[in-house]
Amino acid sequence: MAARFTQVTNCEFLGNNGSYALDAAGSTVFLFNSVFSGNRNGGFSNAWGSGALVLNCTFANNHATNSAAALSNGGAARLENSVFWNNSTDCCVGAGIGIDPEAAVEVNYSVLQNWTHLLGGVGNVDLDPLFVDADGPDNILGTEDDNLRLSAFSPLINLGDPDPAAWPFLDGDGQARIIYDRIDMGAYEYGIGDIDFNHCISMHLWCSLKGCKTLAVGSAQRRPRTTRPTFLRP
Ligand SMILES: [Ca+2]
Ligand SMILES: [Ca+2]
Ligand SMILES: [Ca+2]
Repeated sequence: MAARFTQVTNCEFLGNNGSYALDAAGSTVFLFNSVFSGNRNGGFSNAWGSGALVLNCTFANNHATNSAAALSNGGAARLENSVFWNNSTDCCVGAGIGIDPEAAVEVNYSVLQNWTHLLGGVGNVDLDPLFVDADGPDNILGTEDDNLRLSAFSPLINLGDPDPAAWPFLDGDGQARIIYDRIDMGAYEYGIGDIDFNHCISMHLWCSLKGCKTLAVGSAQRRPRTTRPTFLRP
């Protein structure tokens, strides 16, 4: 049987109630720049016979009653530059990763809350991501306004793999994936992206950012004409 591959890029899985928001279901999933927030029965299931490559994804504030709240892995998984934070079961809060004894997992340059080093790897940390506003302005987890971008004080800025040569060029916002010379952890890169890759951040790029407001042509207010200062002679 031919192998099945699924690529999931720049997707948000928010507030789902069913059994796992995403299920690899025997296929190989390439999961890039995606967010899992406030799901109530687990985030991503990569069961036996499945494979997963998880790059720059953010799993935060997901819950599961008895199983792994963020990622349940029974297959082969490689996790890079990803964030596993504040995921909970009825008894515990942490990374929320469950690994079957016979499964294979490699994790590097990622945030693993309550990290015990059991998973090995390099560049892994246990640091509060300091998201902008994880539950958003409505203060409800798992809704569209959840903001899991890194704040200016986040320790995850420039903490990803220093050699991410073959990875997506853009982040979860469609901005440049690498800013300030090194990739960040999580779905969104901190900073303003040079999305046309001309090594210049222009006003055009500023105005392409979400929420950027510009005055219509002709409506810009003119500066009041100033009078020249007068200087008193001694
Ligand atoms: Ca919210
Ligand atoms: Ca809030
Ligand atoms: Ca960066």
